Amino acid sequence: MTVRKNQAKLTPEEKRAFTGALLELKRNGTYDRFVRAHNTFLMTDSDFGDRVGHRAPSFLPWHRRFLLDFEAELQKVDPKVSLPYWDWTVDRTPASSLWAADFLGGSGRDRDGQVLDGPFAYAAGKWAVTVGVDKRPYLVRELGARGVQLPTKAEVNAVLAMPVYDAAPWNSSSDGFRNHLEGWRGAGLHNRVHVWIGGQMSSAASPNDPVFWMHHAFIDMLWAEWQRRNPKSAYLPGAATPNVVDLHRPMRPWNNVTPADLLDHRKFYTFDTESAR
Ligand SMILES: [Cu+2]
Repeated sequence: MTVRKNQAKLTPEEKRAFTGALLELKRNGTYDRFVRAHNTFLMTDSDFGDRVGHRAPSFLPWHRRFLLDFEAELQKVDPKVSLPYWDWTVDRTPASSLWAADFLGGSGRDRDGQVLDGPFAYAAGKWAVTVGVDKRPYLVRELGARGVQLPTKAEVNAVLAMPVYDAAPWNSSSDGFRNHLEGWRGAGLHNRVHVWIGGQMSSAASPNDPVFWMHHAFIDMLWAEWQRRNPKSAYLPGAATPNVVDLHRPMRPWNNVTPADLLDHRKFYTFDTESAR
C-alpha cells in the first residue's frame, strides 16, 4: 500500500528517488502528457458551461484521480516512490528544505524568474518546458514575490470547519467547503499557493513545476481531513445538475470513474499521519 509522506520528512535517498523518477517521466514524454491534460482542462472549465477539473464540485475527485494516475507512472519507474505532500502552513518560506538544491531547487533569478539550481534548472539539461502559455523554455518561480503569504493553519481550520461540501451555482462563486478550499472565495487557499510560487505554477500549465504534485497532494489530504472532521457531510451535488459532475456521473477524461469511486482515499493510499491512528 502506498504511503504518502510529508516532504519535510523525506530522507536524502527518498528525495533522490522522487526527483529521479520525475526526470525519467520527463525524458520519456509521460510528464508532458500530464501537463497538457491539465492545461486542456483548465482552459475549457468555465463558470457558465461544462466544468470538471476546476471551479466545480469535482475539483477534488478530479485532482485525486489525476494524482493517482501520475503516481502510478512514477511507480512504474520506481515502485518505492509515492507523492510527498507539502504542508505549506508549516514550511512557509523560500528557505524551507523543499526549495534546496538537493530537492526542487529554489526561486528564480530576478531578471527573468529562471530557476538556476536543483535538478529542474534549465542549464542542467533535463527540464525543458515545452507545454506552456508563453515561449519560455525554462522553469520560472518567484517565491513570495507577489505580496501574498502562504495560507495559515488558522485559515485552513476555518475552511475545514465548513460543513457543506458545495452549493449552487456550483462554480467559482459557490459558498461551501470545496470553493473555499479551491480558493475562489474567502482566504483563497489552493489558488493563493499557486500565486505565491508564481511562474508556470500560476498558469494553466502549472504541473510544469514538480511542486504542483506536492501542493495538490496536500489539498487532497485536506479533503480527507475535512471528511474526518465532518462525518455527516456528503459530496454534493448528489443528483444530476447541469454542467457539473454529480456523485454518480463519470468524470472526463476517464471512463466510468465517478466522484463516488474516489471518496475514500484509503482504497488507494494512506498518509503518514494515519499510521499511528
Ligand atoms: Cu492547483
